[in-house]
Amino acid sequence: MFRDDVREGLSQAGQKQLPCQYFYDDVGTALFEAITVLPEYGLTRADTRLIRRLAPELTGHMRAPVAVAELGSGTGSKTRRILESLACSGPVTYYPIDLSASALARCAQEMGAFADVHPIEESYLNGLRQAVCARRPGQLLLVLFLGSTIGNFARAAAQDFLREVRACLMPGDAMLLGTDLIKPLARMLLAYDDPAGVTAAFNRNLLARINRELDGDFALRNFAHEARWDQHHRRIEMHLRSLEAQRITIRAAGFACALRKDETIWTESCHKFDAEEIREMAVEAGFECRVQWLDDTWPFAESLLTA
Ligand code: AVI
Repeated sequence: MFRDDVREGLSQAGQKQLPCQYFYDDVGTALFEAITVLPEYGLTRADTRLIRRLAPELTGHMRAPVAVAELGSGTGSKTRRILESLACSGPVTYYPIDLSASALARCAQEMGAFADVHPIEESYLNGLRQAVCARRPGQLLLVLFLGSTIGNFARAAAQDFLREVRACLMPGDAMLLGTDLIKPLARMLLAYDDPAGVTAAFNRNLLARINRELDGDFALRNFAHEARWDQHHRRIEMHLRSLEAQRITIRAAGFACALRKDETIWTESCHKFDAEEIREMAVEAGFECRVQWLDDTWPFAESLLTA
């Protein structure tokens, strides 16, 4: 729950943290959409380019009939190509899984022309378990986890997550996994600290959300957005640096905390991978990596993992 997670994250004796899942209220979702079209953030365009390229090939890897379950579907805009292509070989059932009821409603409206859509308003794994129970006998299941969202998990948690997805699947089922790859440092840093300040606004909106929803008193101008590369963990970390010593009160959480000058609140980790590492993680989780599609313009991988 937002209030409890905020209280827990900000009362740490060491590094203060806020979970990145709370970025996505209506304002945060709009700011993220703006990030995806920034020239410095090539990740979403690479994901979309690869999906366009691989969609016609998918039918060669999965025989019909197919059910598609998408983890964190949003409005499903990227998935349209995949559904269209699979629909050429037979009827497709689509289970978009998301916590946003409004995104799911739009998704059902827009994807209804290509598949039989059954929205599931749930967390990733609970939603997947529901889709697994609902699939019809003889239908193969294709799980989509696109956009390198897996990069926002700690590496060990990402490995556990893949194992849990695999445990839900039967032989012949598959997972299409999108992952952002390691690239030159300056390029990665710019993607998370763009000159227009959109990512900074996205990061600070987390504090604004605490003010709005939990009656907090964060002064946003007292925090600087920071993106750093951690070479050991191979991840970009986003932080909010306190520009002065300050005390914050969050009334609805019944909680106050002090921040030292230059102390940071760690808000997100964006892990980067190399293509071989993805194949190894897949094997470790009980999958086989059947094909990998790579983008040359913005190093990114789409991996088809079969159960
Ligand atoms: C959603 N996720 C894959 C994005 C990323 O790149 O890790 C979130 C993001 N954070 C800042 N910019 C984009």
